[in-house]
Amino acid sequence: MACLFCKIVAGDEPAEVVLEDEHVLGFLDVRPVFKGHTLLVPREHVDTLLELPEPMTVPLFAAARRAAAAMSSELGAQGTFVAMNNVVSQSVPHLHVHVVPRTKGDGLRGFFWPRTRYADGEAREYRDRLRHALVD
Ligand code: DGP
Repeated sequence: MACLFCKIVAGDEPAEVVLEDEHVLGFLDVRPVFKGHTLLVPREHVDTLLELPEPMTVPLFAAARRAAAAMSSELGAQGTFVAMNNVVSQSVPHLHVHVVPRTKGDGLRGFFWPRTRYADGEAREYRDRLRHALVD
């Protein structure tokens, strides 16, 4: 199995998982735009939105909505940025929805995505806070 996100879904690659249901896995992006930045992937491999079976659109978008709600309730985000790259600018060819916590004045503009890093143990802290709302 060559696909990185399929390996994460299978548990063969580590990830800070914040959401899991029958169809969708949600985990922290390793290079977050802002801390808590979550990727939601369909468990079943599809490359892009064009290959996504229509019945999967509801669970995927519902998961994005739940992640956005958790960023508000658990991280105090004022809003979110929800996005998906398809082919162009898509670095992992397994469909993924980015959900990024936003705060007024956070400096995010246009389509340039600055990236930050987690300090040691910090990703786990963010994972636990989001999981608290999404899994437990
Ligand atoms: P995109 O550029 O839209 O295809 O987004 C792919 C994202 O995947 C990018 O923001 C970084 C993230 N990413 C890449 N490799 C890994 C990884 O091994 N683990 C995790 N959690 N995220 C990854």
